Amino acid sequence: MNIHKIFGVILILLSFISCDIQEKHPLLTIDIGSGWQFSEESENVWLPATVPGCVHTDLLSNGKIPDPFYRFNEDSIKWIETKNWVYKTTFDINNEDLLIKKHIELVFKGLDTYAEILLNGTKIKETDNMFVEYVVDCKKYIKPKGNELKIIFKSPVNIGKQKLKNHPYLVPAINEYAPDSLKTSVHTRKAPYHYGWDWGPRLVTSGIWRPVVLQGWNIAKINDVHYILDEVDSNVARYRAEILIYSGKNTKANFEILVNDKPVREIEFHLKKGENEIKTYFSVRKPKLWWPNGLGEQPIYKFESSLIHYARKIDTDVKTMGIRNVALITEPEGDGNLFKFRVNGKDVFMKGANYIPPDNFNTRVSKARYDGVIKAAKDANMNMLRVWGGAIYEDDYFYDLCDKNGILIWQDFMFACAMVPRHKEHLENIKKEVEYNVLRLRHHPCLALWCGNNENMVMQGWSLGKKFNLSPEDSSDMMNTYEKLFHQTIPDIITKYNPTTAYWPTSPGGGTDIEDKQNVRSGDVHDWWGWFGKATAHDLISRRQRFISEYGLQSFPDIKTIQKISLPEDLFYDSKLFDYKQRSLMPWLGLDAKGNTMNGNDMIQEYIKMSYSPTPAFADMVYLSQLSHAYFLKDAIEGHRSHKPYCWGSLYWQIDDCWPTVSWSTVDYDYRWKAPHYFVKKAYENLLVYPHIIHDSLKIHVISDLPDDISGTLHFTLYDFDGNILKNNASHQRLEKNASKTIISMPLKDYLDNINNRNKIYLYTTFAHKDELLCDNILYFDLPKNLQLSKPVVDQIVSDTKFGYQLKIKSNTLVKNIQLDNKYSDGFFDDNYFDVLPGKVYSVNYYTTQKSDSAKVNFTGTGLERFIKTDIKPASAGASKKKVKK
Ligand code: BMA
Repeated sequence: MNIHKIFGVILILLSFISCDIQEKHPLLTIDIGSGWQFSEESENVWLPATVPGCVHTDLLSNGKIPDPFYRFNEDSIKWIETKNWVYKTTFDINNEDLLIKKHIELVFKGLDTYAEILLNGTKIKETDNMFVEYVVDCKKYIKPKGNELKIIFKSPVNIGKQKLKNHPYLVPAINEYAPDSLKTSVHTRKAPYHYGWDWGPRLVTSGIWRPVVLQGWNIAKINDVHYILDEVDSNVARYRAEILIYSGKNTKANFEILVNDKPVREIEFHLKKGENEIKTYFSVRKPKLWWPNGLGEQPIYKFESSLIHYARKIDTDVKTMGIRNVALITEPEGDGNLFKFRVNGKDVFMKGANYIPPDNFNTRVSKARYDGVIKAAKDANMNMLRVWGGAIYEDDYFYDLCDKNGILIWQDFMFACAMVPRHKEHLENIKKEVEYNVLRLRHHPCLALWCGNNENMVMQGWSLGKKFNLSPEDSSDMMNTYEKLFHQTIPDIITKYNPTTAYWPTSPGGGTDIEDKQNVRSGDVHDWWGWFGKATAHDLISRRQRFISEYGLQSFPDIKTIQKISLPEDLFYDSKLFDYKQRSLMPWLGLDAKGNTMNGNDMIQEYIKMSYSPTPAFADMVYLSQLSHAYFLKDAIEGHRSHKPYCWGSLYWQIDDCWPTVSWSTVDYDYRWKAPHYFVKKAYENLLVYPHIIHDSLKIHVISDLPDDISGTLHFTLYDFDGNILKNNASHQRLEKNASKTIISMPLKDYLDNINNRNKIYLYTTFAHKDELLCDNILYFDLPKNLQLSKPVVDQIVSDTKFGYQLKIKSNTLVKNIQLDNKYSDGFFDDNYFDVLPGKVYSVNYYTTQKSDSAKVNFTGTGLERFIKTDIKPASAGASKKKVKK
């Protein structure tokens, strides 16, 4: 008998004894996060690795590859995806309590993707899905000292190629950067966007992307507790708890539930060896309801459930919860079916955006980065983000943040713009992934909707065309696979595990039946008539739609973000670098002047030209690209909101970026707000006054998302650019809660009767309650490029604050879309790109950690008249006074 066998026998004996002695820690876990090294499989050259992490970030931190996002570097590191990578570590178990546990398991919370796991030389598991957790019983291989854990990651691209070869037909996929015959992403359950998307690089990662822990337990463990809200009113919330327990033996046990540390239920029951499902009921008195951002608070409750065995707690499950009901209403109405979310019995207009991971390397997204993107959503008055199906099921921390901040989540399953391979193993793999993620995320109050996929159904239309040239038999096989997965397997899992959350098979979609194709009268739409179809936002809103879950326009990121990835020679819109970073290609538009395929950068110029006079200066072009993006979103959002109660949601594409690039994002990779984010913030305020011109009529709507009726006065005043009042009207109004009201509707020519120069006037509209301004908005009567702007004299007062500076700005004449900046510090303006109306004082906070004398005296601000020098006028009394530099 060798030493290992002797040790094994001792462990077995100890574990028998351990069941009946008092344990200090019934369920023990240790993190296997240190001492990792990695090597390319054939090289055997070991370098330190970070876990969780991925091969790209490990190569980068060891100085083996350049910054993947700098200039053209992405190309030089493509080789990584074709290699196999090995990660290994050794660990001791210094905790005797753990060693004597009856069950010892390694828990891999996320492996990317095809991995062989070896513990002390024995293969204990093979994996093939990035989106699930693997729990591996390892009791018989573990030893007290010197355990070697090795994980071999096979190239996802090479394995994908084998799978592709074994599939009877080409499975259509649009966005992956590879020739159609080599598109392997659909064969691998891994973030599709890692293979390249129309806003992101192709950097196909491998690695241990979520933590690895070793856990030991004896009698039984809680696998999950599902709390289902059966009924709620102001006195009581009644819950059903469905508890999943895995038991190592037949035994008696108790189960206790605490809400905010107060016991609400204790039951006794018999556990059988294996899986157990137990149900019990409890209630929470005087519940405080959880509301989406803008409609109330987000009280978070702690629900704590413990499994008790002979008076000892042997496992505890803690969840943070919010008490709320969310329903998707799709009943027939008018010419189609509604698509509307109802929260706690109230219909809520969804205001938000589509979300993509804020980095191509998921493990690099720190808590601070998650905080940043959710803050940007909350600050912009959003109440919903769509976790889009081409990326990942996000980190628990992300959903916790959305819970705390009232951001509802539309959760896609990870399928986008592609069809699904037919093989049984593949579909079984998906089933496990869906079950795992539904169980993991179902308790979050932020979870509003499960959606089967992004644009797969639209994709089907493409694939039947010439692109993938499938035979009728293969097409129908592909559709059967689709139907089985999205209309049977996934909804069945949701009915079983999360019946209180709605399921929508595909976005865009007309309904829950496969025959319900995208249709503007029912369901959600992706309105890409703008951008890909070159339509303006006014075109978009000329037709009413129920819920617009995607639409958008592109712009360049902030110049400071650009500088980090470029050289001065790259700074023109169709430079080699920007053609490289731009991933939205538009071959159907033909070739540009240089003979290159038209792309998003050309389209940006097209949109600029619609409203502005193009400029050769790069920084000015960036500014104009952001303004055209900003007005596009403003106009679309305002129009969508004015279509309430026909329309109940507007989610633009896309809030963030996964690398520094030119894209549809409103917050760039460095989280600098582009002009559109400021505009979105204002357009999503609960109360919106919306002056606009449609069919030669002047209309003014006031749109309220407020939960109560209010009264107030609509003022609409016509000014010239020097601030002279040409007309002034007011109308007292009572506004119904949660409604859109047309207050003014008149022929434009009647309103502008006697006014000669439509390019020198603006209409300033406000809605006020007594003296309190509740919202305001400005309407122009000509395109920005035609406006007769004049040289402004701008007074600026800068004062110190705890967080940076405060600017007070006043101009004698209109400054159209002032762009505030500070060359001596990096920071954040809480408002920017707004119109400085003559005579009005604007107060803007600037947040910076880089305060200095130079920063304080070097604020600049120019608008569309940026080529005109501003007169410097002596500042008035008060704090330190500066002029806006022109
Ligand atoms: C949508 C998305 C993405 C894409 C975006 C821009 O339809 O679902 O696949 O990146 O459009 O093209």
